[in-house]
Amino acid sequence: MAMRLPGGARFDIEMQWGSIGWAVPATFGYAVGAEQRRIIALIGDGSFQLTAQEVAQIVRRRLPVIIFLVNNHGYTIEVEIHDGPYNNIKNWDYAGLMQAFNSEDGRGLGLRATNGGQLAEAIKAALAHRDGPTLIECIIDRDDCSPDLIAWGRQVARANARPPRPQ
Ligand SMILES: Cc1ncc(C[n+]2csc(CCOP(=O)(O)OP(=O)(O)O)c2C)c(N)n1
Ligand SMILES: [Mg+2]
Repeated sequence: MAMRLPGGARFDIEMQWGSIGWAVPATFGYAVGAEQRRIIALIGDGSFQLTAQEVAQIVRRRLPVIIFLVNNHGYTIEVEIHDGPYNNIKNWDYAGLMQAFNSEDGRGLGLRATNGGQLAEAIKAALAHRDGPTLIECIIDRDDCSPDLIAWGRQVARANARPPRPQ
């Protein structure tokens, strides 16, 4: 949320209903609808697992989208509200998934970054890759999140714990 964007950049987020799984198909739609724009998506691993198959459509249409897949091994936003084993998910080889979507004719590129240097290299490669999407799997710690998220999680937990209003 604190990211500074260049002038003229547009930003969209699905906070109205908060339904995870929105970002991959939305990215596909934006990329089809605005071919002259560079479409960049930031997607959590948990959200990605709901609609991951739509990346295949982005490969099929050879759209030069860049997806930053934040792999923190689970539902970290939920961890900050109320933790439990249900916040852990099965890890996937997200970067490797691109090869499966490519099959024999796709041009998708899957990369993995575990530190800033690797991320910088991956971004360079993604910018040079124009005939298909690039998915950059960014590995971070399960508890690596902003102070804002921690404060927000505590407040939501408090609100969730209120007794029901008498009818
Ligand atoms: C359709 C739907 N199912 C479940 C939820 C509850 N929910 C909100 S956030 C979230 C986890 C998101 O995980 P991830 O995308 O990995 O984000 P991060 O780990 O960065 O918080 C879940 C399950 C929801 N908002 N929408
Ligand atoms: Mg996650």
